[in-house]
Amino acid sequence: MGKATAMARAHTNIALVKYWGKADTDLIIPMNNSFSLTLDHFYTDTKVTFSNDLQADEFILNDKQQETTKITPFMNLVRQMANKNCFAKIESTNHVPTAAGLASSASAYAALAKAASVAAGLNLSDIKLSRLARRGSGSACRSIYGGFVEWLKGFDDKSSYAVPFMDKVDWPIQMIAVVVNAQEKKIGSRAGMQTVVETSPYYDAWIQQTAKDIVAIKEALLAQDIDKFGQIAEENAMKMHALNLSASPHFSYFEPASLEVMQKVAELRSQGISCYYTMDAGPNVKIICLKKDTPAILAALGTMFNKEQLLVASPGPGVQLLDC
Ligand code: 2P0
Repeated sequence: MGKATAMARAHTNIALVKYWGKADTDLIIPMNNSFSLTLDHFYTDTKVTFSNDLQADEFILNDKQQETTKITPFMNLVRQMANKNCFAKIESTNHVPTAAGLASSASAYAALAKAASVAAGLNLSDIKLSRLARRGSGSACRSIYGGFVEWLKGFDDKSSYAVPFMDKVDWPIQMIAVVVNAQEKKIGSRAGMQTVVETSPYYDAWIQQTAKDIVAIKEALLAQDIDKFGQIAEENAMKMHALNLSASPHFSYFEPASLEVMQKVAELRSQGISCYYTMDAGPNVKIICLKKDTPAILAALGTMFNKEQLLVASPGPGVQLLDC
């Protein structure tokens, strides 16, 4: 048996055209394609060591022992693929500022897919790795790649995976994450998105709209048109949140401070600064802008938030193996 240990780093990603709803909740097959940007500053490092001495999987996150109820079914997939029957120790460190409250399941499962598959002796293609990461958390399939990425929804396990759209980003785009609240979200994305699929009368319209948004945002990206790009991303996010308001029972991730940031962004825009917002399954707001405008935006937000609440990120790389 070769070296049964491997370590990988994966960066988180933010969707500009969102994934919101599953066609298959077990296999995590989405209802629509999504389009994201992988970020440089927020990432997870994960080391996996298979050992015959273990009686069960062990999971340590940021030096604290965790439950394995979610990770063991994922590791079972890896064991099945590699025809392996021993347990593993999984040691993970989240390099997302502690107060960030940003989603980490994307970087977590992308790093785990890479580290676990290599430690198990598998040499998966990017597509197979993306499919495996998807089984842990949908958005994780996009974190296999750097830069701009599209998750092709497909229709079954084999056909649902992400592909790179623009790996090396030669455009000074940035994202400012405004951490308005670092606490755990009240409605998890998994439950929230399925409530929407099952009850929103607008869900069909969302499916049609996202298909158009993906085509349009790619055009805006290739033209390096920040205003068109930002407008599509912002409106797509608001449509996703409108679905939540139209569900039964209805719910919302907006907090008063989220709305204040959105208003501030609109105000800056009216002053001629090209900035746009997006929001995911939580109250934090991410501002899309060009690097040259970041200082002015930070200065405007600096009167509302402290420095630790304003995190600036640029395009980041795909998953990579680390020495261990
Ligand atoms: C996205 N989000 O496209 C969307 C937009 C949040 C809002 O993917 O159930 O953790 O594990 O597949 O990927 C967050 O949900 O959900 C998410 P599961 P995931 O980024």
